This record gives sequence, structure tokens and C-alpha cells, in this order.
Amino acid sequence: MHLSFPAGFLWGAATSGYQIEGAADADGKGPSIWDRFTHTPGTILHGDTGDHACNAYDPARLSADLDLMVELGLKAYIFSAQWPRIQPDGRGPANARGLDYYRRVVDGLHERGIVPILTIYHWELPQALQEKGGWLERDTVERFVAYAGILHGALGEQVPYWITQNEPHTSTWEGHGGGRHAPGLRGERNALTAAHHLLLSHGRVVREFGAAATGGKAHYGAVLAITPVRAADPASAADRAAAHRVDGEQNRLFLDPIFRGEYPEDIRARYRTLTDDFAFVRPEDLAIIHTPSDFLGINYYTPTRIAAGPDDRVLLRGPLGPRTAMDWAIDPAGFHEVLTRVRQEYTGQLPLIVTENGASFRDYLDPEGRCRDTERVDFLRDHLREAQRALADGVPLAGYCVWSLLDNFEWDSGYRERFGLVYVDYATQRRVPKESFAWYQGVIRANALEVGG
Ligand code: IFM
Repeated sequence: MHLSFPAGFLWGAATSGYQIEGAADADGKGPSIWDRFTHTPGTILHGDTGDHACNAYDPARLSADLDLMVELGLKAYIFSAQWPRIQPDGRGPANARGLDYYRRVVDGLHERGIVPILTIYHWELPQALQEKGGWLERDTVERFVAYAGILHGALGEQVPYWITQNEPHTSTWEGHGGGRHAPGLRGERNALTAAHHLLLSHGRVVREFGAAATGGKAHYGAVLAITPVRAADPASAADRAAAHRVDGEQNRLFLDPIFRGEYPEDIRARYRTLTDDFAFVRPEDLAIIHTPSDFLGINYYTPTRIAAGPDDRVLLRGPLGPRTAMDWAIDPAGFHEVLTRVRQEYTGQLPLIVTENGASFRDYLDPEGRCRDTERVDFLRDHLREAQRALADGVPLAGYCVWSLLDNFEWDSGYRERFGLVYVDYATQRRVPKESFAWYQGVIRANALEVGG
């Protein structure tokens, strides 16, 4: 079967600053919360850090990576700016050398006919702001708007798509609730306070720099990782209620304020006492967060299975069926479910872009020096088939980006997990395009997917 995609479809790949750049303190860059966190013993598998990562900050490496993107045939590339490269301590004038790096990325993409999609925040808060309370403090929202203003002023005309916040759900629950990510804080009150300020920072930036404010050239939107949350036993009312609660915390906590201008009532009721009735929300905040976005980015990886536990707890159940190296269930139908749900319940005709989809497998170079990642090819093919089905069902999908272009630093899992279309030998920084690279190249060239049956 030949499944074609719309003309002009944005075939892309994604990366983020800390995960690939290295050069942790080059050219006046200040430390981020991830620099601090990774250097704290016991936080990251094998004690790995992003100090060197894929060395993508190096000018020769940057130019070679851009050429790889051309070879792949990319139409779009998602990358993130690291805030402390631009403002080493999170405030004040721009650090010109840091800004120049992102200018070189944007210019290099334009020279090669690739659309830049720039993420303003992929979790790299300046450590200096963390010391003043970070996302628990409302002032961080002001600092964020100033930082976004520097980027917009320098690159606004050249970048058609701007991502305000990448996966606020992850910063919220992993960074401020569970402590697995930087800054390593714990507790639901912290998580909900951070979530509100992350959302407010998104709304402020859309209001200030989005297409409506600036005449339509630069489009602004958030990226949300949306997860189908399933009851472990669909026949159990308790499991269904537990799944609904987790759906609230993972998905609706972000979708409802952005697209409906309100927090989900069940979440408000559940955390009313703990948060002094969401004391961090000021009267105008929800209208700001609800400012119409220009697009929504969706990251899709895997569904979650939830059972009701004792004492009002929820239990995460292991995946059924095939899974990735990270033990994430492989569930392409969940992708269609997410895209259609978001369109039907929240976004209507607003353009959606799949900003991340991909999988980690135990990739290695064989004796011939090749990486035959057939599992990734199957994963991507099965997911793209579902994206195409969603398009056929009327979802206004404008693009699809693989996570990731390169193997890179996978947060608390360090370098063990490999998500790239390109294998990275970290000792030499040699890049080896995997079998999935050639396969994706074919899809982009044909603007279509060939599938059996
Ligand atoms: O590597 C991450 C990325 O930074 C955000 N989305 C999920 C990816 C895989 O875990």
C-alpha cells in the first residue's frame, strides 16, 4: 500500500541543547540546573553528564551534522536554545557568543533549505535562577519572557515555528514532583506550583510574540507529551478512576488551561488543601495561558497502564506486549488515539505537529560497521501508518519529527539509551547513519509510506 502525505508536509527530526551540544561552559555559558544535577553524585546512570554529549557546539561538527540532515532529506529540524548560553545567570543582556551559535544553526538550516523549529525551553533553567526558587517563583516567568524576547528579537523573522515549553509535564512531575530530573525537587505542591508557572510562561510568550501579536511570521505553540492512560483492568471501576486521575495529572493538567482556560475540576478538588486552593493562580493567569496558540506540538511515545492501589495510591503496571529498550510499550494505535482525542476535545482545526516520536533500542555497530536497527524501522513505519490514518480522519497534521536525529544524552539514563537515526560513537564522535536513516530518507523522498497488506 502506498500511503501518501499532504504536499509540504514537514518531515523532521528533533534534538535538544543539553542532550547534544556539550561545551558546558564554552563562550561564557553559565551553568544550568542540568549541569548542576548531573554533577551531583547518584543522579544519573553511570555518572554520565552532558559535558561533551555529541559535541554539536563545535563549528565543524555543526556543519557536518547539518550536511547529514541534507542527506536525510529533512524539511524541518527541531533544536533548543540553552537559556544559560544566552543569559548565563538568567537575567540581563544577551551573551553575544552564545546567541551567535544559534544564529549559525538557523543560518545553516536556511542555507540548506530546512525549516528551523526552535524550542525556547527544553529544561535548561539557569542555575542562578534555581537558587532564587526557579519555577516555584513567579518571577521566573518574567525572566523567561525577557529571555524569549532576546531570542525573538535576534531570530524572530528567520524562525517560523517557536516552541515555548517542551513537555511541561516532564519538568513538572519528574523535575519538581519525583526528583528524577533536575532540579530534583519532590512533592505534589512543588509540582503543581511549577506547572502553573511553566504554563503561565507559555501564555505570556504566545501573547507577546505569537502570530497575532507580530503579524504572522513567527508561530508559537507549546509541546505536550500526551499519553493514553489505560485502566489495568478495564472492568474495574477503581482502576478506571485511578486511570482518570493519572490522565488528569499527565494530560488534562496542561491541555485544559491552554485550550479551555481552566484547570480540571477533579485535579483542583484533589489538591485544594495541599495548595491552599491553587494559591499561586492570580485572576488574570488562566486567560493568559488560554491565549490562542498558533499550533500545538505533540510528543507521543507510549501509553500508561494504571491500577488502583491501597491508601488512595495509583500503581503503574508494566507494559503488555512488545516494548522498547526502556521498557516502554510499543503501541502505534495509541498514537492515533492521542491525535484524534486532542483534535476532538481541544484543538479543532488548529495545526498539530508531531514534534517527537521514536524509540530506544540496544543499537550497536556490527562487524561491518553498520547499525541494522530494524526494530526502529518497524516502530517508525507502524507509527507513521497511524499518523496517516489520523490525517485521513481529518486531523490537521502539518508535520512529523523523529526523536531523535542523533543518539544523545538521555537524562537520568545517561548514554545507555539510543534514540537516534544516526549512531554516535561517543569516544570518537563519529556518526554512522543507521538503517532507519536510509528508510526515513526513502519516506521523505516519496512523501509517502509503503506498507504491506
Ligand atoms: O529524550 C527525551 C526528550 O528530551 C523529551 N522527550 C522524550 C525523549 C525520550 O525520553
